[in-house]
Parts: sequence; structure tokens; C-alpha cells
Amino acid sequence: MKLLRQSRLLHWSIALLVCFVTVARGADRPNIVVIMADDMGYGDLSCYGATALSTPHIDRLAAGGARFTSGYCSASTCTPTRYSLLTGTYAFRGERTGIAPPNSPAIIAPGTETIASILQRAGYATAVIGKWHLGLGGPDGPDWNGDLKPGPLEIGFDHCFLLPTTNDRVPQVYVQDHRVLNLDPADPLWVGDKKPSPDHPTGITHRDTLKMDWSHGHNSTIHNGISRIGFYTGGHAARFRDEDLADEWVQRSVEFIEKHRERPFFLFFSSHDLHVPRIPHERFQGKTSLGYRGDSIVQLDWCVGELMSALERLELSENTLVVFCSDNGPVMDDGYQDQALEKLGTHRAAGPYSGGKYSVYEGGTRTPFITSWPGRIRPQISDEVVCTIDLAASVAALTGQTLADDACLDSMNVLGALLGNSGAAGREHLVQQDNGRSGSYGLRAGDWKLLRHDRGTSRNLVVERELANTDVPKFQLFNLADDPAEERNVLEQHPEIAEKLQQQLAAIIADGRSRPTGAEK
Ligand code: NG6
Ligand code: CA
Repeated sequence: MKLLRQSRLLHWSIALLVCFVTVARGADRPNIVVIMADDMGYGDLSCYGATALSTPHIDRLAAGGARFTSGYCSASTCTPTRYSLLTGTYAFRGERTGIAPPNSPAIIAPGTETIASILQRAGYATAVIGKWHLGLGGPDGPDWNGDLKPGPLEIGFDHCFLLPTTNDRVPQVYVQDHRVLNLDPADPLWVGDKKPSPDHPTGITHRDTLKMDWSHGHNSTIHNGISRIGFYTGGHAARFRDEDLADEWVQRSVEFIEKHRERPFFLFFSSHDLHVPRIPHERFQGKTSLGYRGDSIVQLDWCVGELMSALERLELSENTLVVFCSDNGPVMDDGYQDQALEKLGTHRAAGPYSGGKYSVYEGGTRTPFITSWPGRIRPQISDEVVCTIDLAASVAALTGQTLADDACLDSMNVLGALLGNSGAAGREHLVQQDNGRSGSYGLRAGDWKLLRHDRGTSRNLVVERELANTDVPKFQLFNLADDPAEERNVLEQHPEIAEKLQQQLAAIIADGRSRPTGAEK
């Protein structure tokens, strides 16, 4: 009898403990899914005002969560934004942080603190699925036929399933953990920046065979009827079709979610939509009036819907924080003749903002930014300033992880703002950059925006809705409250504000960090 009582007591204690752990886990350690679009502008979604297309799944995410009007990525090209998202450090501080070439070595050194290593330490299963574009391998670059490391697995991810660069660059193969998937050793993969043989077919020699013609660059090795940046041979069994990328990544992501449904997980779903070459699956081709650029947005919306329904099916929605963001603003002709500009009509891809990809005007970095956590984030539109670079420090705060002073140097803990807590403030200032260390910066502080162009030119103004290089003064000042399109430089009217912001920007760059140290807090 006594034994029975003891075993009942044990039973109830365990049940209580399980209950407590589940509640605690739900509150402090939700699953985290970051969905990053590629080259998506502020105005590219129907929940951000687009009328030329409809994005019901992303709209639903926004309607049930916080939709930010001042959500940013930290750079207006891919590699530096992704570097900053993962490391929480501005990319202009790092080496080789400009757009990565096909044979780039790993840009983030093994052991660097990242959003993934923070969450791994907090007990999460971590994965990146999709576009990487942060280099792979040691100083000599990727060993395509051997172990591809260091890479994501050396900076906190347990698992990766990658497009190694970006799909307008070679090679078109998947990397699973440390290996090229389905690589036949009898057909080794070679990747280089020089033509491997005089008769190697290219977008120049075989232009009439292409299914999508190039407009600038992108005229080297041909795969799937599309010529790319860079050359490659071999690895034929490993090559994918562009049309299948989205389906493959959704399937792999759902598998990852299913496998880890019992423990907290972090999934970085890194879409290639709507980067060039825009080749959505056949079932999405022609779905919008905007050409393949619009069709790729609809494809990404479908991906988001699939991920959300997997979470719902597994009863994980209420315990999952989803962040939707983009890696830089929009571009029309980025090297292929896909009619993006011709079919644009009245669609404003950057919304009310000037510039786009490659630009430090708002259109380059102010992009869709949505957070959703049903039951925890109250539906709202938030005007707080938040940035992809802040996710690292914010998830550290959420999961109770301490950051060393020399980690995540520019990541601000804006968790309250990300969760839409009333009264919680976002950033006081944010530095925007274009690419690598090219010397074009924007500093947003409140409603003021200072631009600094060290070269005196910038690819920044929308001319006939396309980007063009223009001569600009080294410094410009705008007031975003009454001039969101940054059309009226008011530097001469407000010299004292311009001076203060110039000094603030110079100090942020010179100090090597902007996140306060533990002692300063
Ligand atoms: C540019 C490419 C562009 C795109 C970009 C990277 C040319 C002329 N332009 O150099 O097509 O690949 O790099 O885009 O080659 S990103 O979104 O990955 O940063
Ligand atoms: Ca991009």
C-alpha cells in the first residue's frame, strides 16, 4: 500500500514537473523560425500596400502579429545583411563581407558567436535551409569534392541544407551538412572563375540556346538553359533545377520541424525568392501580371503558408516565434531579361521610398518585417525601429543567454519591441550600408537620416524606376517624417543636426562597436 502511495506521488510529481517544464518552455524558449526573403522591397507584399498581387499567407502572419513600418535589414546587398543577421555585428567591420564570389572561403570564422550558437547553447536544435552566400571552407575556399568546412556547422548550426552561393552564381548543387548532395565521385565538381577549356559553352557562345537571356554579366557557364556568373564542370548528378528550389526547401524544413517537434528549434529559412534568375516553379509561372518577379513573390508566399500549416498541424503555432524579413530592397534588372521592369506597371516595389538594392536610401534597407507569436504578440502595426541585426541580442535575452562583451557588437536587445510590448522602444539609431566596405552609409536617428558617400557617387536614385549611379554630395540630410522619399536635402537648413549625426556616425564606425558593454549598461 505504502509502495503504491509512493509510486502515485512520484507519478504526480513527474506530471507536475512535465507541466511546469512545458509552460516554462513555451514562455522562455519558443521555437524560432526566421524567414528571409531575397531582394524583397517594402512595397512587394499586399499587407504592405501592393495591389498588383496578393500574398494571403504572409498577410495572415502580419494580421495576427506585429507588422513593422520601420523594420530594416542592415545592408542593401545580400552577404553583408546575412553576415550581420547571424553575427549581430555590422558587416563594414568585417573582412570580405561584400557580395561573395562562388569560391569564397567561409566569411564568419569558426567559433564566432552567432544567433545559431546562442540558441544552440540554450538547448535548441538549429538549422539553416536555403541560400547561404557566406562562403564555405578554409582560406583556400571550398573543397567541393571533399568536406565543405568550416561553414554553418562550425558557427552554431546543427544542420544545414544549402544553396552555397546565390543562384545566379555557380554551382547549382545542394550542400547538406559538410557535403555536396548526390555527388558522384566519378564526376568531380570543378568551380572556377576562368573558362576551363576553349570549347566550354557559355552564355556568349551559346546565347541562342538560353531559356532566359542575360542583360549584364551572368554570361559564363550554362545550366538548365540559364547562364551564370562563374564556371563549373562535373557534378552532373548533383545539379538541381531552379524551378524546384522552393519545393525542396519547404520539404526539408517541414522534415526538420517534425523531427524536432518535442524540443525547441531554430530554423533559418533562407529563401532565394525573388533573386535572379527568377525561375519559379511551373505552377507559379504566369500567376501575376508582374512577370516572374511577381510570380516568385507568390511562390514565397506559398512557402510561408506551407511552413505555417506544418506548425499548425503539429500544434506548435502558439509556441513559435516567426520573423519574416528581407535581405535587401528591390531591384528590377539584376542581370537577366525577365521583363521585371517592363511589366512593373504601377507597382512600387520599394513602396514610398527611394532607391533599392545597392542603395543606402531607405528603399535599400527598409523592408517588410513581421513578427508573429500567437497568444503572445498582440496584433498591431508598430512604428518602432528594428533591424535583422538585432535578432541575435534579442533572442539571447528571450532565452536567458548572456553575451560576452566581444560578441554581437552592434546587436541591440529590442525584444520588447519585437514582441510588440506596449511602451517597449526599438532602436535609437541604425547604420545602414550598401556593400562590404564601399563607404556608403546611412544613419537613421529618430526622424533624421544622414547619408555619407565617401566616393561621392551612389547607386541610389530611381531613374525611370531603375537604379542608376549618380553623383551626390558627400553628406545629405533628410527628415523622414515629412520627406520619406529622401528628395529634399535639408543639410544647409540644419547644419547643427547634420554635424551631430556626422560625428555620431564617425564614432560608431571608429569605436568598433555600438552595443553597450556589460559595464556600460
Ligand atoms: C551583383 C550581380 C547581381 C547579383 C548581386 C548579388 C552583376 C552585374 N551583378 O554583382 O546580379 O548577383 O551581385 O546579389 O554580376 S545579392 O542579393 O546576393 O547580394
Ligand atoms: Ca539579396
